[in-house]
Amino acid sequence: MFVDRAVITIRSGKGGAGSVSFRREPYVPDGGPDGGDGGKGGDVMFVADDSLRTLMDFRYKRRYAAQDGQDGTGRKRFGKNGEKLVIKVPPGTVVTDEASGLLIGDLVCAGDGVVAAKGGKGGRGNVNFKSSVRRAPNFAETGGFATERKILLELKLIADVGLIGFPNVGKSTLLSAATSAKPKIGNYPFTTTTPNLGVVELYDTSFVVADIPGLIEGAHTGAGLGTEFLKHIERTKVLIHVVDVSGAEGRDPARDLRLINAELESYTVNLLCKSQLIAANKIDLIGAESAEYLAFKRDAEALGFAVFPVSAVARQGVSDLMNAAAGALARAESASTHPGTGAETEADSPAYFDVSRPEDDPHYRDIEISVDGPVYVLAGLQLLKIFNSTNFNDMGSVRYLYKHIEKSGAADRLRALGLRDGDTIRIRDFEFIWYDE
Ligand SMILES: Nc1nc2c(ncn2[C@@H]2O[C@H](COP(=O)(O)OP(=O)(O)OP(=O)(O)O)[C@@H](O)[C@H]2O)c(=O)[nH]1
Ligand SMILES: [Mg+2]
Repeated sequence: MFVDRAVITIRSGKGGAGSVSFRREPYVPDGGPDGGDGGKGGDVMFVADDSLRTLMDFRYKRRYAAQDGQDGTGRKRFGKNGEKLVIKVPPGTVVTDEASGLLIGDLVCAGDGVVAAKGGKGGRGNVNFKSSVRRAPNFAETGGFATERKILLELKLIADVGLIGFPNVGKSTLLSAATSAKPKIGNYPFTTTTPNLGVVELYDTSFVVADIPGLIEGAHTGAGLGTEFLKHIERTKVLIHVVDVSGAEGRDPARDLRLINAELESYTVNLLCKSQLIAANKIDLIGAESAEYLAFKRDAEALGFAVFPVSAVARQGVSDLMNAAAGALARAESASTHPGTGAETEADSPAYFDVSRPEDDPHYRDIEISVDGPVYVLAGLQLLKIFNSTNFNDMGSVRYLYKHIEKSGAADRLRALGLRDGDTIRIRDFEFIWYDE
């Protein structure tokens, strides 16, 4: 099966906590604070890597976590930063935030990378909270939050090589012989109703092949499965035109070749300009020395095509054909100079998902106030972090929290709402008493 879509969960590392510690030295009665800072949590990032072709790996492993930062320790020792996690994906992978559907990054070329979850900041140790009035701060900051989010990975596969031909000539059989794809195969026309993709792996290269529903006369006007699928092959660089040389179905392969090419020409000239190889399939039924095959070969070569005798069912001649396709692809790629028009990128520049940390939020410092009966309720990201770091058994620590509420202007807003000494304040589920300093 060809996987081109996966949903995984990623989690960045949380920041390490700052340390509460005091110097202990012989003959120094009251050593000052020496708690070091916590380390930063690791980021999670995606990087496009040429060694990958599919999203197969993500079917088996669905959770990815970067390392947490280590806590700070005494003697001003910093906690180690958490290691960042680099997740390799194939080039062409689109990384999206699953919940919002917003794009995080479009990793087109090998080496392209994007951070999808930032690690939390390290908390500051108590050594940072020493001041002239607070000689022995008995509190430190907790580490910044870890971020967990679901990520949708999508591999926008553009086939390099397209398999075309009349129904029932063996296109899907050829795809299954050349790749690990398992398309439906049947001895009746229009077995394939939607395109199948597979990856051909050769010694030193690989490429994507698309098998499309059979074409018939009048396809360009909507006959058969119509023009819908011709669009698919429009983006390929090389076509492999599969014909049934056995004539088993009463078909004349040389006539088929001309008919299909006439269809392609009616659809758009662009298709006919592609490099085209002929797979003379079902050769097992007549043999490569047979007069029928040799006549067909002469005919096709006269039209300028290279012909490869193949038995998709017996897997004969398939690797020669695929090597030739790889060569044609390499030539097509070196010849193509598609600088792009520039307009297309400007036209619909997508909305991007913001992967910043809570700390980077423009409203990080805001404090929201509401009143619940006699209780004043406070909420806010920075406030919550300071609140989490507060040691309510330590007056210095509590005072630090009060000061923050005071300095942020929230205290004045509370007083305007009627807050007085001794009233109750709630942050999250925790209530405490307000004392005017
Ligand atoms: N003898 C022989 N039979 C083949 C060969 N390749 C395919 N077939 C048979 O031809 C029939 C059609 O094969 P498919 O691969 O489904 O053909 P298709 O071109 O994908 O057909 P549609 O999807 O209907 O357009 C099946 O019965 C295959 O087993 C071959 O090399 N030799
Ligand atoms: Mg088919």
